[in-house]
Amino acid sequence: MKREEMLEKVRLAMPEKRFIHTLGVEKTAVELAKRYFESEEKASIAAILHDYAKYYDDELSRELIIREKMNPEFLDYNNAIWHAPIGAYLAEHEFGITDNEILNAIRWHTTGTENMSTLDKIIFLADYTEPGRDFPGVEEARKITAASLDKAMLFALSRTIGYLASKEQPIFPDTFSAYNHFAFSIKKEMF
Ligand code: DGI
Ligand code: FE
Ligand code: FE
Repeated sequence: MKREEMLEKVRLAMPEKRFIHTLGVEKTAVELAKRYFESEEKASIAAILHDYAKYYDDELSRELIIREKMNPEFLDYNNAIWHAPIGAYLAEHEFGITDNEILNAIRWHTTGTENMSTLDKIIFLADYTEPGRDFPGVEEARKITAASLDKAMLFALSRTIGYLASKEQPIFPDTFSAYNHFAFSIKKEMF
């Protein structure tokens, strides 16, 4: 499928605001791919599709997670995280994407996971820092992202965990695994 065709299908699946966010993520992801020597084409495709499943029906999502033998733990946590694994599934089955690097970047864009590739980090951080994002700390997040993907992952994950914990929300285990991975790797750099 060509980029334009993909964008049109994505646009029809979401409100305009979310589509504008998607374009922002694509722009940022392609810039980061250039900066960190990753495939710009893969970054573009993963970004365009990353939130495709954001408005997918909860019941259908639940059924797909079970039927397609995705990690059933997703079901125990906030439905806000389901669109990531469902998005990876739909990218494959509705858009014909077979590249596992692209599918994984979509799958882990919300929670993060233990062993993230450069493309995974790029999509996660493009989602966090795209030009439409406006939260306290986003400017700092952008600066750190331009300097080090790993440091930016640690920054973003620690804030997300802090935010969820402040609301006493459950936190998906992979978010902690990712956090620990970057916390350890950055500590090792310091000592
Ligand atoms: O889809 P977006 O709004 O662009 O961004 P996202 O996919 O990162 O956001 C999904 C929301 O999920 C985000 O506001 C935080 C929330 N969330 C709920 N439970 C968890 C979680 N995020 C993480 N990382 N881990 C969780 O367990
Ligand atoms: Fe998302
Ligand atoms: Fe997003």
